[in-house]
Amino acid sequence: MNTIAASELIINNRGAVYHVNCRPEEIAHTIITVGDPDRVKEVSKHFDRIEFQNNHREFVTHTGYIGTKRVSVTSTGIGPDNIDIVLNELDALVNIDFETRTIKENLTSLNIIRIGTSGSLQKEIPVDSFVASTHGLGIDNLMNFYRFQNNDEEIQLQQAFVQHTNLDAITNPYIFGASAAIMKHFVEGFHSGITVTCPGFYGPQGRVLRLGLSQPQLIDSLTTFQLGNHRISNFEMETAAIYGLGKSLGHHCLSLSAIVANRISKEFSKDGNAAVEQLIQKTLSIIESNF
Ligand code: R1P
Ligand code: URA
Repeated sequence: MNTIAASELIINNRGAVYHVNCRPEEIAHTIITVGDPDRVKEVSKHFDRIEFQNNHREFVTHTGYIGTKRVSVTSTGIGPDNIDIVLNELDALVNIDFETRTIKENLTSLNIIRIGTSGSLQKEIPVDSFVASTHGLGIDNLMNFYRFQNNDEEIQLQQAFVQHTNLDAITNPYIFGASAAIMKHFVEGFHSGITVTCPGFYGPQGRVLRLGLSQPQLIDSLTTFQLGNHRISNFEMETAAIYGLGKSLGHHCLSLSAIVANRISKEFSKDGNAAVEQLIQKTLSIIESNF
C-alpha cells in the first residue's frame, strides 16, 4: 500500500494535521464551516457541551454536542484557497490512517455545512434572507488543479454558463451540486439557487472602488443566467470549492448563506450579525432534529 510522505501530509508533534491542528478524534462527523473565526463561538455557544477547542492561524475548531449529536464547527477564513486546506485536512482526519500514513480501506463521509454571508444577485432575494445553494459554480479555478467528474446536469450547466457569460476568456468555470440528502432538510425558510464562488470580494464580484473592471458586465450576466429552472441566486467566496472538493472526496456538503448585500437593489443589511445568528439557530435546530 502507498504511504503518504511526511512532506505531503504534515502531522505535527501533537499528532494533529498541519493547519487545522486537530487530531482525528477531535472532530465530529458533522462539521459546520464558517468563514469568520469569531463566528465559531457564536455557533458553539448553542452547544449543550463543548469537549474540544483550539485555534491555529484562522482555523478555530470547537467540538461538542447538541443533544446527542456530536458536531464540530471550524473556521476556514476567506476564500477557495483556504477551503483547499480545510477540506483536504478534514478528509485526511477521517480517511487517512495517521500511524501508517495510508488511505483507510473503509472511508467515512462527513456532513459539511457552511454557514456564511453572501451577496444576492436577484432583486427578490432580499437582505437578511437565507439561501441554500443547489450548486456551487466556481470562477476561481481551484478545482482545475484536480481531476474530477461531473454528472450530466453539472456539465449542461457549466456549458450554458460559459456560453452565456464568456467568462472562459479569463477563467475555467466549474460546477458541483449540493448533497440532495442534506439539502432536503433546508427548504422551508430558504431561497435556493446556484451560488457563484469568486476569487475576491471587489473586482471578482463587480465592485468598483478605484480600479476599473475587466468584466464590467459581470453582475448582469450572472443575474440573467437561466437554464430550465436554474438561476444564479448569490455569490460569495467558498461554496463551489467546498462542493467540488467535498463531493469529489465523497462527503455530503451544503452551503447556507445569510444575505447581507443585495447587488441589484444596492442595499446592505442593517444588522448582518442578527441575520447570521438566526441562520445559526435555524441550522442547529435542523441538525438536531434530522441528522
Ligand atoms: C467576504 O466578506 C466573506 O464573507 C463570505 C464570503 O464567502 C467571504 O468569506 O462568507 P463568510 O461570512 O462565511 O466569511
Ligand atoms: N460576502 C461576499 O463574498 N460578498 C458579499 O457581497 C457579501 C458577503
